[in-house]
Amino acid sequence: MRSLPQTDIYGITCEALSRGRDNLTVVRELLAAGVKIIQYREKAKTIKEKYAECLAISKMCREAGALFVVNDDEDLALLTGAGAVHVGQDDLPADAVRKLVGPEVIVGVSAGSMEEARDAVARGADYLGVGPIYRTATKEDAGEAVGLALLQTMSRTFTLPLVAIGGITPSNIKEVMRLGAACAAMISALVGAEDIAAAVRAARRSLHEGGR
Ligand code: 3NM
Repeated sequence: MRSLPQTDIYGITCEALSRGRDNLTVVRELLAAGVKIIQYREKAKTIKEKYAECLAISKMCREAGALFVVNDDEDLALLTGAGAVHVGQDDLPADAVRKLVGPEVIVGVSAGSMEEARDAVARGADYLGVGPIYRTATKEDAGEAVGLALLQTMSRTFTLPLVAIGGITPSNIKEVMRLGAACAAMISALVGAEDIAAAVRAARRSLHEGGR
């Protein structure tokens, strides 16, 4: 079945923000902490390096029962046995990606407006990445925060899963999930944490505590 695992946290790599740890070390810690979706997102490496890392991370995810997602690159996703590929607005549209990856691989698309979301849904996206929810310094061209209102509107309009992204931390994750996200994607709050397992625990603690 081509569907996202039912889970709360969607972890994304970024070696530059990982406090000197390499991507494999960070992914190992995320998986050990029980994160069930890992996206490989790495802008500053050669394709050869990315291929080697994705092969290793794909294996680690398979062993941990986690979904492995490759950002931007269908070839890399197919070559490394990823379960999903995630594309942005400047990448190939979801219907073209589907032709390349076949019927089994999950296709996720970033959408920062209702128009982009409708287009991605019409082209057969399996889930939408919605953001940036809050201001973020992690992605230079992420644009202004679209806020929680868009997430809420999308969750009332579409039935497919919404992955919220952009500026999400253990302090605001509960609000994001309450407004309709299927799960919350985080980069800096996880890979940039001194103690990655503690950051995952903190996010889960805030999701499960009462109030708000
Ligand atoms: N995509 P952090 S925001 C990769 O809005 C990415 O589509 C975004 O990083 C979008 O969790 C973003 O550190 C960066 O804010 C998210």
